[in-house]
Amino acid sequence: SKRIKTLSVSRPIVYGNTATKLGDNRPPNAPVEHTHMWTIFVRGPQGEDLSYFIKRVVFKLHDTYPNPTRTVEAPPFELTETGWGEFEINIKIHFIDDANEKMLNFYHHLRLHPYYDTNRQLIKSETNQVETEKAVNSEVQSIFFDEIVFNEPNEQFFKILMST
Ligand code: SLL
Repeated sequence: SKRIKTLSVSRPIVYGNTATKLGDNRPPNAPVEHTHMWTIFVRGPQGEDLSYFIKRVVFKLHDTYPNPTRTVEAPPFELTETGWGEFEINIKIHFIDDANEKMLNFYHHLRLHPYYDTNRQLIKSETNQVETEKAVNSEVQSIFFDEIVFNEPNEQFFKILMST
């Protein structure tokens, strides 16, 4: 019987956010109630430029932001903002026209606060104030390693995917 050959090509991606507390280094236009600066991004695992197959990335922020739909048309596919709260960011990855692929649509929970162990933090604050301070002031990261799987890509897109 005839075997159906299926081909799929996967490409690793990394997405997520970093965040730091705003100290005295506030951006001049940051509203007073904003406590953090954060960056949301989509990139390759080694910071590779993925624009050979990604056309644009749309980040939909919480409605408390002005113009909450932020479109990034060129690499790096990232967005830096200030704010006060955590929320779900909707990420839409649009692929190049040659791909003829549906966009990828998913959510990332913007993380501003470290989820450290409460007990450990208590012990630390009793014994080592400096270390606690350092942990609290350090950059928070919420980063996911994943892969995009293209099932039966068309010939042209297959060539493009294989070229890099
Ligand atoms: C919360 N459910 O209550 C969440 C909403 C909204 C965050 C967080 C600033 C927007 C702006 C901002 O950080 N919004 O004023 O530019 O925690």
